[in-house]
Amino acid sequence: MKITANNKSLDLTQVHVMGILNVTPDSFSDGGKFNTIENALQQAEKMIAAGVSIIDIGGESTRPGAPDVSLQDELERVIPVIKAIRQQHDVWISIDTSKAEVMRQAVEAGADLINDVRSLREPGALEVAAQAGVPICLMHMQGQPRTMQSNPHYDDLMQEVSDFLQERITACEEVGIKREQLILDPGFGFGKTLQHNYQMLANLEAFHQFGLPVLAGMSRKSMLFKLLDKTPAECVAASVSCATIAAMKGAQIIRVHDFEQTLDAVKVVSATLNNQ
Ligand code: 7PM
Repeated sequence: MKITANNKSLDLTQVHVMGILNVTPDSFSDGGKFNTIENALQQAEKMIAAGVSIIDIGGESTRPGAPDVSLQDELERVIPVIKAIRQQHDVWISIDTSKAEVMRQAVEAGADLINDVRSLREPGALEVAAQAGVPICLMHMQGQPRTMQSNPHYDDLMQEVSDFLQERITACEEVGIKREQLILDPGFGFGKTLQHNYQMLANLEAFHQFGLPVLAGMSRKSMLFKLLDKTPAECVAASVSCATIAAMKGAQIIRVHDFEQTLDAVKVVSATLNNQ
């Protein structure tokens, strides 16, 4: 199993770490006005040196309750960062966006992967993604970021998440996106209670039913800080535990903040899985 884009290829018979690079103003001490590109490039270089396979660049905060970001703001945040990294490194660059125009300009600027928490349901996104020709991560979300955590409900969680992913795979295939270009993500924390999140983690293997790569993102999320009654930043060990469990259950890509610690854990998992 592998994904390919822009003359590069990622072997998904191995587990890979995707490092989160936020370029939202709240992620910088200066409010995002100055040194944003330089800061982002430095963070990217730390990730590359450590062995991260994919850098996920996001300019829209999908935090529950966060305000919508305008197209212009999102473009101004992410495009210069993509260009700066691409100019100097051949690492996989992922664009975390739901907006078709951001996808289009990001891929033009050198992004290799579209990571969309709304699974190409925004206007024009399916068409732009098909035209771009890069791999796409389809993620399950119940509701919309602003309200999704108010009262998540499922009659059958695993079935409903799987049905949604199947529906989005079909939607992609209908616009000519090749199935082999798709990555699936059950969307931890996106319209899920604590119990829903652990039920998905406990049954993560089920998402291999599609024969497509699985991405898991649990890093510093509420399923950890609510369970432990800690702040997100105090959840590094818990995040690495989730990454370890997901990797043991065959997830091919783990999306994290704490890339150095997660890379160590992933190496331990790989050594274990390679010696059965
Ligand atoms: C605040 C709260 C800011 C939560 C950002 C978040 C995922 C993702 C995000 C995921 C994929 C975070 C989330 N989560 N993309 N983007 N899968 N594919 O914790 O789980 O980073 S945003």
